[in-house]
Amino acid sequence: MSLTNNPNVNKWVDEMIALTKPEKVVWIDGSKAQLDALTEEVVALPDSSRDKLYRLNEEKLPGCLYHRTLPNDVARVEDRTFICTSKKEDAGPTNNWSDPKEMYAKLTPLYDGVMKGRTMYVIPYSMGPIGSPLAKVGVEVSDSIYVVLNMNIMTRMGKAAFDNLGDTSDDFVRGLHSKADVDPENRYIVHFPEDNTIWSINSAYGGNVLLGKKCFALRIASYQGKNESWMAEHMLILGIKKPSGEMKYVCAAFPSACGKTNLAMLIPPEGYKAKGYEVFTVGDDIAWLKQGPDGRLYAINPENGFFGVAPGTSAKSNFNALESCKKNTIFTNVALNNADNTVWWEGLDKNPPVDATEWKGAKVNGPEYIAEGGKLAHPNSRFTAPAENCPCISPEFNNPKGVPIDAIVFGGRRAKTAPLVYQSFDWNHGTFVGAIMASETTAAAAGAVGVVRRDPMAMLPFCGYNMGDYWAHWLDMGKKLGDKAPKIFNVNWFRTDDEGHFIWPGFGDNMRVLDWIIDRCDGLAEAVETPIGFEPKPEDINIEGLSDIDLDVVKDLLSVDKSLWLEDCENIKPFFEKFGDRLPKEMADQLSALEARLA
Ligand code: OXD
Ligand code: MN
Repeated sequence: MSLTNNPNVNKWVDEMIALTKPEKVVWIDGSKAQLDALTEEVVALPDSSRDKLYRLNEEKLPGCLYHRTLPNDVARVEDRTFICTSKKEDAGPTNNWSDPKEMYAKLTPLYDGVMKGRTMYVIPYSMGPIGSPLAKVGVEVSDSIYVVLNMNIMTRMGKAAFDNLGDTSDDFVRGLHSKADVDPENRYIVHFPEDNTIWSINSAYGGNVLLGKKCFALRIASYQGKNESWMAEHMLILGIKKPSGEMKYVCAAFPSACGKTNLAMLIPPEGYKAKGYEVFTVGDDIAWLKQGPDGRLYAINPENGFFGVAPGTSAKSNFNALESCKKNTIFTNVALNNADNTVWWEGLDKNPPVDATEWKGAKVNGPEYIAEGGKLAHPNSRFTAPAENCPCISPEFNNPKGVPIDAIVFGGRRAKTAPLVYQSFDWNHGTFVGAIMASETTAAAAGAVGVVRRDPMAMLPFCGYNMGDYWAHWLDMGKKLGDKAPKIFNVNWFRTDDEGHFIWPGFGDNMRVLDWIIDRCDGLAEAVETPIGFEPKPEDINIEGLSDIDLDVVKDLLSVDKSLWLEDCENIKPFFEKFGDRLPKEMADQLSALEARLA
């Protein structure tokens, strides 16, 4: 029975039923009774079922579930992710493109009858607090209970989302997912921005199937934002409470695996705590930003939970994330400690379980397995944890108006080039600073080390349209915001010494850099002008209580090697050239101006 009178929703769901031919259709109302029954059903499946979820230790991890995906299906698949716009140039040079008609024709046979003998779950959800003017509705149909249970954590899921849509609106994102046979050869994650539609097939991994997240909240939403004058960004949102009680809000964009979740949940160093500073998390991955009635830029986190990478998460690296996943959390591809039916991953602590099940499902002796070079948890294993579990969740998390943003911070992983922090000269220059963002590959990933991958605004895999037009949209937003625009900064926690060791301690000590940033926003800190932007005076970075860092080290961290920067400019040029006449003139001018200042 449909949960809505909205004819647009009902017509589309009917079409999806006619296409996929499920045995049964279940509309997800979001009630506890319904979710409990689905959980019961999925944990009762035999061990041999790839859909199986397991309950974990009810005392230590109440309400938590465990799941393993197929070894061929453990991460986002960028080479199988498509943006299908009528014109190829509208997808741009950084996206895989296919003609929408051709793509529908290719995928329709794959979906034809794919749910025969299965149940279709119709999942209404809101990205953003229900009732927020910044929120948007999606409907995902899927043949996976795992998807339903994860969407329940990651979004505001259930009937209330339809109340928000109303009885006539057509403004909802249509998401069709089928795990099909989880066949990597026929795996597709396809976006039709002009139709508000996402089709995902042959995967059961979160990033490919929780369609509210990367697919909607970034790829489709970035396209909507351009047309509707708002922004969807791959950014965390955090609030800093100053000793006076005043709140400052910061958005930050870093490429995947640069510590966004850690920064979002930062615990300030003792000296800051003693003075009365506090940090609150609004979001750890995605921000939707829109100009508010007072002219400032406001942000909401469209998500309702954290889909975080487990390995490396410990009480020391991210206490708040670890606390967040102690109840009502779904763990995917981590290892099991069979002694007490709990979970484990590399970096959690120094005691891998002796009686372990590794992420592919084999029973192993943990310490021996690791000694032989094995990994108990997959490096991209995940926790799906409700935001409300987070000890430092912002009291404004559900505020429908969002929070006013004071600063936007970009960053990447650069061994030598980028200094610890610098501020852009103005919004346009800040847009350029975001556009030239890059990260160097680490030894943790396959391939050469130290190769620069350009990742503008950390949106390379997530921008749903031509990135040249995306920069133009940034420039337009700056014009609209005028002197109310947030200040734009760039940080780099990853400078290394000659032996390749990180110089800056990172983690909670990043507060010291945020401190300068918010002081700049308030006009309380000085700066020195350099060819790349405004930098702090070294003595203005508070290093009190840091044993390994003295003023000379700070000077070093802030140094700008002009020849390295000129080299970087040579790397940026061919990247910018790819965009042809879609590259805003301002961006080309910014590059020439930077070169001139460096020369
Ligand atoms: C993520 C990513 O999963 O950015 O958040 O890859
Ligand atoms: Mn992300």
